[in-house]
Amino acid sequence: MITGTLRTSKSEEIFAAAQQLMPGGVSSPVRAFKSVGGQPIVFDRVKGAYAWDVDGNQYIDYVGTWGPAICGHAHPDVIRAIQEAAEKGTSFGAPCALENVLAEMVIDAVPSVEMVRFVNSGTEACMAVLRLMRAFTGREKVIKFEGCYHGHADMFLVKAGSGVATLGLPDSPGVPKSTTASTLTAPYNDLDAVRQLFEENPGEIAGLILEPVVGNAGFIVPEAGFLAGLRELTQEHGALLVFDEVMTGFRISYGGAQEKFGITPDLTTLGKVIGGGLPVGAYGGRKDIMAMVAPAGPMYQAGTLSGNPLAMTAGIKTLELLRRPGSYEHLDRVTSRLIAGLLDVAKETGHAASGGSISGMFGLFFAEGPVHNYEDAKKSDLVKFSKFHRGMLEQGVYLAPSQFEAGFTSLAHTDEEVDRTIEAAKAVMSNL
Ligand code: KE4
Repeated sequence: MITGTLRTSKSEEIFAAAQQLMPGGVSSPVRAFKSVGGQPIVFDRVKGAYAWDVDGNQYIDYVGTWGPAICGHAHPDVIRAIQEAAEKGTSFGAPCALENVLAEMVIDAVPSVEMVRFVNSGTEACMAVLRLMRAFTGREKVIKFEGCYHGHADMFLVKAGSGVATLGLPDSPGVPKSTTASTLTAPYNDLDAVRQLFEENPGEIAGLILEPVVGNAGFIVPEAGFLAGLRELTQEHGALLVFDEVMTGFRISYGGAQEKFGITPDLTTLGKVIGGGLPVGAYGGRKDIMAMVAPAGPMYQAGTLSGNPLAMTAGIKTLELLRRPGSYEHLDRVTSRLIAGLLDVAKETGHAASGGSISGMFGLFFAEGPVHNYEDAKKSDLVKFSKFHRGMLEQGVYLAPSQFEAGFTSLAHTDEEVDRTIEAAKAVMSNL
């Protein structure tokens, strides 16, 4: 592995200035490379499967702006559609037919969604869905799972994943104890722990929210029977089951994890892909529950830019590209080849590693055995991951800058990128 050859002087200059202007020099913590160390890379432009930094270095990008770039960055059809839509104005603050179009596409695709509300981020979608769970059931307590991340709203910052896990923030300061007192947590893949919470809080639990495939503690899949068990437990106790598909929605299949695993929740949150790279989130589900949302019902939630024509257009075009025959077969093929190659290289070079992929989402841990939950993930070799991340960067491969994130491929990733990535991993892991 060639170390230190990456010219990053412009990144260093811009990031140094950024740190005087914005906390940590970033608009979102995980971008600061805190958990992997070293100089964060300042991007200049992205296209397809690639990113270029301000020093002119090229990278194969496996972050894809954390999921939205599933058709490849700056897809010409998406860019052209945004340009045309922008000519008619970027936001109306009034009903727009494009909201109907994207709403119909989401309702047609996602089994649980009979009615949908657009917002501007996954965080907003999860905040709103939590309020809706409580409004519909009249109950206050909610179960979440250790390592799952549902955005940065106060009530979710309890043993959360993603940037919270990365920065080791047990419970962020500024979050009132009273707010998180109603948030109960259980280990992922542990049905008995959930059963016990229901038994200890009879008639008090509004529902349960989870990532049906975890991407924010690293990549962790539900064990057989786990999702079905949660569906049964929530029905048994009159509680709602909510799938946070902000990351998995339209990524692990066109109908998300609920289609992939055949388990239909009561409510679903979405984001990322449905905005095609512009700010869009959404929550939706059973009509009888969504009927509570203002102005149809009493549960208040609002947003200046919600459903704006520009973001709707980017989402519509992205889903149109995704629903073309062969999209998910492509994502399955290239991503499973990638993770198989990385695991083979780890084995050949004597590093214990586990990992997997589902369609365009994958993850790798430097761990002896499979990772079933957040505790397992935290026991993986984080130092080795950091060295691997830096080495891959030197080789022109941009992986998520934290072990507690998932990786993403796109329709623009081909065998060429996968082969080059496996070659790079061989060079790096041989010197770890
Ligand atoms: P946003 O508010 O970042 O749009 O969505 C929050 C969210 C909710 N639910 C899930 C399952 C999510 O993965 C996310 C956001 N994901 C992170 C990546 N792990 C966003 C990246 C970041 O925070 O910068």
